[in-house]
Amino acid sequence: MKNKLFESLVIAGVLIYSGLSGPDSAFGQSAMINVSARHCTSLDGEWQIIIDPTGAGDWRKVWQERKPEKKTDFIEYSFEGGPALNVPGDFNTQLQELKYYEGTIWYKKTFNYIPTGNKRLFLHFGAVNYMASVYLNGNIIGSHEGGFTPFQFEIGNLVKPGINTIIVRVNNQRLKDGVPGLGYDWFNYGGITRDVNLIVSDRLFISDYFIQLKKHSFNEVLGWVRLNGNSLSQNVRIKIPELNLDYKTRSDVSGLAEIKFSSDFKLWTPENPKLYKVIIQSETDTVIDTIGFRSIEVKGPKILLNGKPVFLKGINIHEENPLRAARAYSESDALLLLKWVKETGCNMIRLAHYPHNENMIKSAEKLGIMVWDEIPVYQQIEFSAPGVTDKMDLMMREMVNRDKNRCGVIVWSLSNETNSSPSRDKALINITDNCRYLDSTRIITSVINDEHYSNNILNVWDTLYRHLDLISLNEYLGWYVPWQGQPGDIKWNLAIKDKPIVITEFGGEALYGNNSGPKDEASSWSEEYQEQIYKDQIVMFGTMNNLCGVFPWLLADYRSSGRMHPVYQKGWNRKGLISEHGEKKKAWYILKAYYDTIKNTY
Ligand code: GCB
Repeated sequence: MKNKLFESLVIAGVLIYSGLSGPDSAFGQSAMINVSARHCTSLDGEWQIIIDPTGAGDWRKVWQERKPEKKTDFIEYSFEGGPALNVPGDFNTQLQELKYYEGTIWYKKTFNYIPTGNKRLFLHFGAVNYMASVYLNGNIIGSHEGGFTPFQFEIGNLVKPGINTIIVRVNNQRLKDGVPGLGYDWFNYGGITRDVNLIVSDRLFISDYFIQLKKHSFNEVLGWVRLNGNSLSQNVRIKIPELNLDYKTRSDVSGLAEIKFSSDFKLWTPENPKLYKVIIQSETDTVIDTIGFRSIEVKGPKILLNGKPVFLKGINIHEENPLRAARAYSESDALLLLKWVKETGCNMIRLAHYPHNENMIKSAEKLGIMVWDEIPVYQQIEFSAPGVTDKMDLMMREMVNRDKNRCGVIVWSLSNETNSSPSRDKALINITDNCRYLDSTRIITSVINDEHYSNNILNVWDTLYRHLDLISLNEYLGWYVPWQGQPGDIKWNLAIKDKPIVITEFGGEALYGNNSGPKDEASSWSEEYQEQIYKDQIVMFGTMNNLCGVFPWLLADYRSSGRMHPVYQKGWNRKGLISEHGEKKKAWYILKAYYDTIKNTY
């Protein structure tokens, strides 16, 4: 978020937490959570657009929507008569001319506002990739940077009775100082990619809450509820009808109510993903959520779920519906991917490499799939460029804020494949500490791929490891890195020996249906070559100490413009176990059989 947003939030009167000590003050000016449980009016649907490849809309001030006044006037832009796009949705796949577009699109939507008395009004965006500047009735109300997290503006004092106009300048250009930076191996879908809502609340409302089990406990909830408005001291209740629980407390003058209660919870597990209806009440507001309770921790070299060792049968996914070859945004998109995840025998997904739509996380949780949530601090990000560490930090806060009540989320991942340097180490150690301060109940990690062979020994060391709960390694043995010796003879030499390890990526490319060519050559792009990688990897996994989970790269083929082989790739990364048409490759069956042999006993 830029300073502009900060200023606009102050103008618009959104609560700015004022250095309060307390668990939530560090979340900053965050968007409302659990939006679907609020009084929403959806602004989804068709938005009119102007495509602006040269940036002319900025100096022409498109947001003013000027109209000719005199006979001699003309205006060289107009939303009327132009194309429209669906929101939510990426713009690249909705108009042929936008297929590879990286630039500005102006979006416009009108809504009829009927004053509702003494209420507050918020304009909430689920996500816009990558930069959004938002105008209401011709005036800027703020901007947001970052393509995968929600943001909002309070607009009650800015709307007028009758028709109001929202214009959003959306720009998905890659930035050297962006997060992610210039290069990344996924498709840069731009647009208003998630839901837009108007949310009405009472003057004083429940803006936020954290309701999860206390670290190391199976029955004690330790959290807080945050109220927003005036006269903040109110009675606050948490009710869980199924458990006959009715906990009463009171918020302090700052609006913060600490909560602490115990109950005999049926704990959430992948096999029994029990969720409870939880009613959060103040004197003036009620929010209903569906929350599960489970304990997750690292003990020595093990990951414990509800106190028992768990093996993470993981898989990576991108936020893309391969069948539509477009950014996934709907619940049915999420369910398509999750159905494949379940069929594969997985109990966990790694949401690569950025926070996915909330509906993905909620659906996974319901289905008993644990979730790895990650921010897009990726490979070549410029840690030393001005502003980058602040952006990372804010994205981490926005992710944690949105997903902190989802028991399915067990890992906060703060980066993927960055190389050690003084600026990188400082930035990642910092963000790790900040994340732990916000939420110490989950496992915090960063994904590393800096392994060095010496004969058949893989040496692994990174300054970061001491700061992480979990050692997360990407390795492409058999693909980018040839095996040296037999897979069963590889020795992993980790400088840190008492922490759990997960392999967060491995795999190789194959075109579904390509069963020709020499089976021992990577450049055959054959299913058999990919299948052999999986067989070899599984042999190696069997020899690794402290291995607590594996995440193949990845569930389904996905679009990535840098994958340019004209026969086998055609703009698709082919490391999927499932093709873009939903067909299972040979390696899928190998993974499935492997996962079927691993039994968790909690
Ligand atoms: C990686 C990255 C992932 C890539 C993958 C690949 O190491 O973490 O984002 O897409 O390799 O396919 O090369």
